Amino acid sequence: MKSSLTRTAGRKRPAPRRAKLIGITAIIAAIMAVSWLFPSFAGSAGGQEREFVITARQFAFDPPRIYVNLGDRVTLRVRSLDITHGLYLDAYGINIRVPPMEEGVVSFVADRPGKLRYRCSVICGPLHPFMVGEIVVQPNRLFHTGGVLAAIVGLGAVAYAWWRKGG
Ligand SMILES: [Cu+2]
Repeated sequence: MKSSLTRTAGRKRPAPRRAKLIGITAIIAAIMAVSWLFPSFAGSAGGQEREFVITARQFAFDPPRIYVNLGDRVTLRVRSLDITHGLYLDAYGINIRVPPMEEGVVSFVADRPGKLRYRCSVICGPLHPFMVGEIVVQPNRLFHTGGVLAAIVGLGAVAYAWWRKGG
C-alpha cells in the first residue's frame, strides 16, 4: 500500500527532478569553466609590462620570436655580441643602432594584434638581409573571457528558470 503510493508520487513528478539535475549539472559545469578560465585569464590579460633581452649577432636575433599580449608595454633590450647591428621595427617607426657589447633599449605599447616583423638595420655582412625577428601580439583573452562568461551566465539563467518551472 505504502510502496504503491510512493511509486505514484514518483511517477507524477518525473520532470522536475530531471530539470533539477540538469540545473545542478549546468551550475557545476559553469563553476568548472570559470575555474579553468581564471588562471589563464590572470596570466594573459593585456596591459602588462614585458621586458625581453634580445641578443644580436651575425646573422640572427636570439630569441628570433617573442610573444606578447595586446596592450602590453613591451621593452626590448637589444645587446650585440659581435659587431654593430640595429633593430628596425617598421610598424612602430623604431630604429636603433647597437654597437658591439652595448645595449639598445626600445619600448612601445603593442596596440594591434598580429605579427610584427623587425630586422637588422645596419648592413652587417653577407647574410644581413636574413637577420630578422618577429614579435607575435596575441589578441587579448580578456575579450574572449567576457564572451564565455556571458554565455555561462546565460546558460545558468536558462537552467535556473527551467529548475524553478519544474520545482
Ligand atoms: Cu646585423
